Amino acid sequence: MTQANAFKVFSDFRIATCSGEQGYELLEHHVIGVRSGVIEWIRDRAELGELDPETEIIHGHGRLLTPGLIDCHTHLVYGGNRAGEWESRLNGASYEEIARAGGGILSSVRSTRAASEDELYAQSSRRLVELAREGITTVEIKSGYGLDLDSELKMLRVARRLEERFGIRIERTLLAAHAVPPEYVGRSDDYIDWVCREAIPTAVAEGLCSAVDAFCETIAFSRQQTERVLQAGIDAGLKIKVHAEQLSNQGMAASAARMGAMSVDHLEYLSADDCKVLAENNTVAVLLPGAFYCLRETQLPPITALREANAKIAVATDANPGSSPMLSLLLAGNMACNLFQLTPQEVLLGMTINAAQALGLANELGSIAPGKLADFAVWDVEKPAELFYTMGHNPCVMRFRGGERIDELVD
Ligand code: DI6
Ligand code: FE
Repeated sequence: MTQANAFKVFSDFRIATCSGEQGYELLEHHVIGVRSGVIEWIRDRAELGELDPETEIIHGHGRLLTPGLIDCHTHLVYGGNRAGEWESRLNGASYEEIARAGGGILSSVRSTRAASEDELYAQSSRRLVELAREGITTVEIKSGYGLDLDSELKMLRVARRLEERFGIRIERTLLAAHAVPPEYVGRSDDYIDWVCREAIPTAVAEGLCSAVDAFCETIAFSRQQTERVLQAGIDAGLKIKVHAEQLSNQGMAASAARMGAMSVDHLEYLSADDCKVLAENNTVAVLLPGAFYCLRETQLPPITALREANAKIAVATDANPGSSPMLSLLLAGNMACNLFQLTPQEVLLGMTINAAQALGLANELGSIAPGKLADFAVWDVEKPAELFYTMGHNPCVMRFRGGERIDELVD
C-alpha cells in the first residue's frame, strides 16, 4: 500500500465544513478519517475510540480547518505585464480606449505569443506559487492571450505542467473568444467560426481543457457570437461559463444560464430579473472584486437581488495582467466584504462549495463531508471571519490535496 493509499486521521481540528445550507457549520474538536485521499468519516473527538497505533495522525491542536480554497476564475498564464498601461489609465485613458487602440488584452497577446513555452511556464509558476500559499488547492486557469492555435494550446499546456509540478488541482478553460486577434480585425464572425471549428475541437482532442468561456461585451463579442461559442463547447462535450455584464448589460448571463452554464462571471450590470434566471438554472454568480476595484468601477453587482433570488455566489481573483493584477484570494475576499458588502460567511462559501460548483466539481470538492476529496487548508485563526478581516496577512499553516501535504511542493 502506497503512502497515498494509507488511512490517516486529522485529529482535533475546529472544522468549518462549508456544506452550504448551514453557513460555515463549525464543528469543535472534531476528527476526520481519510482513506486513499477521500474523506471517510468525521467524528467528535470524544467519540473516537481506539485508533490502530500504526495510523498516521495529523494534529490540529484546535486549529481551524476548511476545505482547500478554490480560485474559480483566473487568467494566471500570460506573458509580460501591463504596468505601463495601468499608468496610462491613471493618467486619464479608459480601459475601453486602450483596448480599442490595440492595447489591453491584445498587448498581452503579443507578449504571450512571443514567449516560449518554458518562459511562459517560468513566469506563470511564480504567480501560482504566490497565489496558492493562501490555502488554495484548486485553481481554474483560462487561455485567451494566444488567440491562435499554437499560442492557445501553449497556454493550456503550461497550465497542465503547473498542475504536474505543484500538486495544485488546475481546471483548464479555453477562452479563445477573449478578443478579436489582429489577423481578424473587422472579421469577428470569421474568428468565431475558427474558434468553433478549429480551436475547440483541437483543444478537446488534445485533452487540454474541460470548459469553454467567452467574453461577451461591446469591446469583445456579441451575445450571438458568444452563444455560438458556448454551443460549440457543449457539442464538443465541454462545460460552459462566460464573462458577462462586466461593463454593460448584454443579457448574456441569463442566456448562458439557460444554456446550462456552470457559472457566469463579473455581473456588475446584471439585472435583478436575470438574478432569478441564474437561481432557476443553478448557475453560480462569480463575483470578481479585484477587477471592480482596479477598473475603479462604480456599478455594484446586484448583491441584494442575488440573495433574494437565492442564487449561489462565488468569489475569485480574476488574476490577469490588465483588469485584476492580483495574486491574493484572501484580499479578493476582503474586497468582496468591504466593497460588495458580502458577509465573511458568504465569501468563504464562495471560495469553497460554491466555487466548486462554478467549476462543476461540487460532487468531489468544496466541503468537508464523507465521500469528498481530502483537500484541506489549516489556518492559525480563531474565527473564519479573520481570514478576510486583515488585508495582506496570510494565516494559512498547512495545505493538503487528497490527504497529502502540498505546502512543500509550493513553498
Ligand atoms: N474581463 C476581464 O476582466 C479580463 N478579461 C475579461 O474578459 C481582463 C483581461 C485583460 O485585461 O487582460
Ligand atoms: Fe476574467
